[in-house]
Amino acid sequence: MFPGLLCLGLTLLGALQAQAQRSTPDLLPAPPLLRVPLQPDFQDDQFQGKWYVLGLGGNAVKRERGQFTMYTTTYDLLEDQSYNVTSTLLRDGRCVHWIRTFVPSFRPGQFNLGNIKSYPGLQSYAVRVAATDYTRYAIVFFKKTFNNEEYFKTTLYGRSKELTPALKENFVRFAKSLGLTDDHILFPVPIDQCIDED
Ligand code: DBS
Repeated sequence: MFPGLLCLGLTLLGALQAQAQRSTPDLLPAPPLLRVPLQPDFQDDQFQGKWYVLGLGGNAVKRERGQFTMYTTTYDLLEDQSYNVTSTLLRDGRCVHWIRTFVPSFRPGQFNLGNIKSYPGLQSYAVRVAATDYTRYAIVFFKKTFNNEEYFKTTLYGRSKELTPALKENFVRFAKSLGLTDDHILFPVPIDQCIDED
């Protein structure tokens, strides 16, 4: 009778089913990198050193009942202006370090992950320092393509384990400007293990 309509119906049904079967949930779309602010006149030497991760927001980040503990990320400039980047976190009662390289990209304050071929499934990884005063806080934006899915996150860094409410509110405003909602934003709980080293 209406073969066209039937065909359309079956197609839509098929699409819905495919959607339900996908292994990854729907993600909020990632903003284009060019739409994300960039710290003017970025000073790579001043950005070096240890940062505490005081806030975390992202399209795969979920605020959960279990508490998310604070970790640190340390930036060390190499001869070629790349950063050696080391994150230190407490996991299962031990300190875990994970190291990668951020290679300068088009503009100062923007980077790509070095040696991307060594990360299975990772197709792109970009970093942009959105804002920093170098001595107290920084807001950094990360975007990656992993198994054809686009993930993004933003971190609030502090030079100490605490920041003023105003700086935290500013971070929440920034995260929301990227399309994130409160359930995609968390504030890691300060700890003393691992992250006080060096
Ligand atoms: O390093 C990242 C850049 C990153 O971990 C994510 C996004 C951009 C991210 O979404 N991560 C989540 C999923 O892998 C996570 O749960 O950590």
